Amino acid sequence: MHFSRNRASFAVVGHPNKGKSSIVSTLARDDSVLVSQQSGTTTHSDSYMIDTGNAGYELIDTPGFQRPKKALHWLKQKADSADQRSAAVQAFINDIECQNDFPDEVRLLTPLMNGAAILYVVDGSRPYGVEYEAEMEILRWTGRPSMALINPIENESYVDSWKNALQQYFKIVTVFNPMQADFNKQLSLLKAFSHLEPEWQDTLAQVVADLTEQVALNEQQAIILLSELLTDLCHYQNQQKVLTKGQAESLKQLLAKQYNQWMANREKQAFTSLCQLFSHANCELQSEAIQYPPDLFDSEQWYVWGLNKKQLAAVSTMTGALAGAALDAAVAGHSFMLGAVGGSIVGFSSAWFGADKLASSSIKGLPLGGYMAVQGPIKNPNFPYVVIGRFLYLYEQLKHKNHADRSQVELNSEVLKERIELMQKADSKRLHLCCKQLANQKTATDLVEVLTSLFTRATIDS
Ligand SMILES: Nc1nc2c(ncn2[C@@H]2O[C@H](COP(=O)(O)OP(=O)(O)OP(=O)(O)O)[C@@H](O)[C@H]2O)c(=O)[nH]1
Ligand SMILES: [Mg+2]
Repeated sequence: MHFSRNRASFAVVGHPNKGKSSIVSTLARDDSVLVSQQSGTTTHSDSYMIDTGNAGYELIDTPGFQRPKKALHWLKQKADSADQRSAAVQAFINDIECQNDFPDEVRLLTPLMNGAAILYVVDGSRPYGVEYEAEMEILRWTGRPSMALINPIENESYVDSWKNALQQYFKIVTVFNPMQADFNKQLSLLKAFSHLEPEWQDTLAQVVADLTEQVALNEQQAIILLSELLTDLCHYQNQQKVLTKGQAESLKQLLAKQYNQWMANREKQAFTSLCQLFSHANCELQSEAIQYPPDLFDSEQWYVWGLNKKQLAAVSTMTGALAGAALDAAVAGHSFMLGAVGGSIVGFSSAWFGADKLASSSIKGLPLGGYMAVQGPIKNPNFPYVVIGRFLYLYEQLKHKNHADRSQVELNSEVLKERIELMQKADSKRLHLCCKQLANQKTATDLVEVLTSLFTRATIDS
C-alpha cells in the first residue's frame, strides 16, 4: 500500500443515529463496523484504513455531537474574529475541562484538527431544524474541507429543505443512502471526495481504478470457485472395500451418510470462500444475515434451484441428453413444489425426500476377491444446474449487498432460470453440454469460459 505522507482522510460526523457508521461500513466494504438503532452506538473515533492495493485512504467513524450549543458557546469565548476560530477549536480539544464536559465533541473534532476532511451526515427523512446549526457552525470553525451527505433513512421527504440549509455551510451537498447505493454510486461519491482536497486527487483516482478492477477480479474468482465446486460435487464417490457382500450391504447407509456430509461440507466451503471474497464473512458469523440456500440434499428444492421442466426439455433437444423417464427424474420433487414456486420459499419444509435415491449406490465384486461398496456420484442431469443455481443465487446476493446492510436477504431461486433465458443460444448450448459432461462424470473442458458467459450475460435487477 502507498499511503502518501499527507494521507487522504475523511471523518464522518453528525448528530447521533444518522447513519454515520453505516456510511463508513459501506464505503470501507467492512461489515464489522458497529451499526445499531441505538443512538450513541459509536463512542470513540475509529479509524478504518482502506487499502485498495495501489492506493488507499482513511475513513474515521466518530461519535455524534451531544452538546454542540454549549460547545459553540465555549468556542465563542475564545475567538473574536474568523482568523482565530481554528485555534479556538484546537484549544477546545486540548482543554482538560472540555475533555470531561464534551467527550464526544472532543473525540469527533480531534481527527479533523489532525487533517481529516469533513463528511457531515444528516437524515433526509427528518425535518431540518435550527438545532443542527450549532454543530455545522463548529465544523465550519475547524476550517477543514467539507461535504454534506443527506442520508434518506426512511424517505426523501425533507431532502430539499436540507439542501437549502446545507448549501449555506457546505460547498458540496449530495444524497447518499448507505444501504442502497450501488457500486457506481459509491464510486461517484469517492470521485466527489477528490474535489475536497486537490492533493488527494491522484490517490482517490487510483482508489477508484483499483476498486473497479477488484470487482472484475471478484467475478473471475467466483467463477473459478464454482467450476471447482461443480467438478468436485459431480465426480465425488464414497467407496469402501470389504470382505463379504453382506458387509457391503450393511455399510450402505453409513456410506450414504458420509457421502451426503462430504457433499454438503464441500458446498458450504465454497459458500464460505465466496462470502470471504466479498468481505461479508462477519455478517454471516455474527448475525446469520446471509441466508444460504436450503440443504443441498433437499431434493424437493431441486426443481426450484435447477432448471424447470420446460428448460430441461429444451436441453434435451439441444444435446440429446434427456428423454421421457430421465426428464421426470431430473425434475425430482416437482409435484411437491408446484404450489410453492413463485412465492417465498423461506422456511419451506426441508425433508430429505429421496436423497438416497439420487446418488446411486452399488456393490461391486472385486477381481482379487472381496467387495466394494460405492455411494455416488449423482448422475441426475439437473444436478449440475442445481449446484450452479444455488451458487449463482448467493453470488448475486453478496454482489449487491452493501456492508451497512445487515438484514436478511430474500431468496431468489429464479436467478439461474432467468440467466439462461437471457443467454445467447450458442452460449446456452455450450452450458448444457458442459452440464451433460459433468452429470456423466466427464471433464467439462471449457467450464470456466461457459460460466463466465453465464455470469456476465446480463445483470438481473436486484
Ligand atoms: N433504512 C435505512 N436505515 C439506515 C440507513 N442508514 C442507517 N440506517 C439505520 O439507522 C440506524 C443508525 O445507523 P448507524 O450507522 O449506527 O448511525 P450512527 O450515526 O453511526 O449512530 P451513532 O453511532 O449512534 O451516532 C441503524 O439501525 C441503521 O441500520 C439507511 O440509509 N436506510
Ligand atoms: Mg455510529
